[in-house]
Amino acid sequence: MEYKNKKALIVGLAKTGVASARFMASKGARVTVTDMRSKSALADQLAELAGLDIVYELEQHNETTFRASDLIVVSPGVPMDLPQLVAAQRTGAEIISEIELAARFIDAPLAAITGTNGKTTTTTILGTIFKHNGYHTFVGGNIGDPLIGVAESRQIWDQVVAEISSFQLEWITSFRPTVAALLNLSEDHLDRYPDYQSYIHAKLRIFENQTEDDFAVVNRDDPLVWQHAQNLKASLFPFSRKIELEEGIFCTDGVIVYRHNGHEECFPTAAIRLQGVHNLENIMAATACALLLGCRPDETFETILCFEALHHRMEFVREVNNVRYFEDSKATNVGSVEKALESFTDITLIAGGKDKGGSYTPLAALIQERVRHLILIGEAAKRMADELGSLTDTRCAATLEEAVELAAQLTASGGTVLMSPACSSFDMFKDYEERAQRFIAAVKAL
Ligand code: UMA
Ligand code: ADP
Repeated sequence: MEYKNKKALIVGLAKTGVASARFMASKGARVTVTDMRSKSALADQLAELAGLDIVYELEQHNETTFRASDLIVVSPGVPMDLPQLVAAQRTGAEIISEIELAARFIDAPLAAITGTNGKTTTTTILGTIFKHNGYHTFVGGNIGDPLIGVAESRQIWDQVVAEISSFQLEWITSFRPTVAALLNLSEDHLDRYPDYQSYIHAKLRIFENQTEDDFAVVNRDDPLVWQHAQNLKASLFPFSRKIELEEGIFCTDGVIVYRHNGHEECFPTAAIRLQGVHNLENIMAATACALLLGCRPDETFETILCFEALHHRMEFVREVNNVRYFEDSKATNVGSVEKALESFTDITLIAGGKDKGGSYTPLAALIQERVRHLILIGEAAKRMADELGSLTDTRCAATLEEAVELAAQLTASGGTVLMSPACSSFDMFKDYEERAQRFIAAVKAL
């Protein structure tokens, strides 16, 4: 790809924008960066790019600049329907996402993981398996380190593992993973998409440029995933907790069975540390990707046995007065909360936060069956109370700390207090990590 002297516009100056601007400058492009935030708000990002020949257009998105650009690299947080992008598209500017830019410079096999839930866990398991197999492995994407880091590093990578969000897939043209995994689909990000179908469509684009030489690792047990998998060009490699498969990976009687081209590998699950049925799905998806990309079965299974839960995903915090406290701050949609509720009984659930526009009613049956007390916080509290409040004892709290104190008063001995919000955190906290730390501190203060 030749970008020398091309007019490149980077839209959004957070992690993705900084990495993309630096990369395009290194390629000799004439780089402009635009962001709606102010110079002072962007001080850290500007410092990272100090000394580079970059033009800044801050606190504005100037349509003329968009229209005059040869290439526009859009950050995931910027919506597709931004009027300036729509205008530039009409004038024929090339608009791409940062993962598209990165993919153009990736020579190594690329494993890309998407799905509504489990992306970070599966991506991390797969990266760890590759490393344990001795591969020099880049792990990045939505997980936190922009994928363009592969090209920026100027290293030769054996394997690249990318966590991919729907936002990142919006502006791809040639992004083609050797193995792409779709873990599950449930409602999410409806504050960004006009409807659920648009969100699903964005997710499915991970398979768009694959051919029959590539693999699509898909959840056989998720009806929506399986339905959409039927039209893919890639070779299907399903995973299932419920069905025995001739080709694919499945779990039966405490054994994970991998079957590919008539060859079989078996791994017992009893000693696996990672708990929860959802994690069994993540493990099977990661194992399938690893073995399809040449990992050795023994090293793969060794990695899986040792793998521990990631922080803020159904993590045990403390036991007080025979009540166990779990923190699941990363559960930002109903799909992830369902899995958390399936894991416990006699639950006091602390939920709520910034509403993403989806329905909370998929939680109704589990709430009725397992949740003794529901304590709601944040902007979504009213809507959640309207949809779920009649199903169990429901109260609202003004702060997370108040919610924890209330939970401690209400929960009977033997019960579980679970913070699994079903919402993002941005109404009350900087991010889900801050929400987690505040919950942990409040529980420790009891
Ligand atoms: N901005 C504008 N105009 C707009 C909208 C935003 O200028 O119309 C600017 C903002 O002022 C800000 C920048 O764009 O300065 C924000 O960019 P960004 O949100 O894309 O932030 P990054 O730090 O680049 O993070 C992105 C991903 N963020 C999102 O998808 C919202 C990160 O995923 C990802 O780790 C990172 O790229 C590296 O690849 C985070 C995320 O929340 C973890 N992802 C969602 C999720 O997991 O649910 C999809
Ligand atoms: P993502 O990166 O897709 O947000 P994470 O691995 O960070 O996924 O997990 C986010 C939340 O989803 C956590 O609450 C976790 O317990 C839950 N979770 C993890 N894997 C799955 C899965 N396969 N299905 C449903 N929920 C899951």
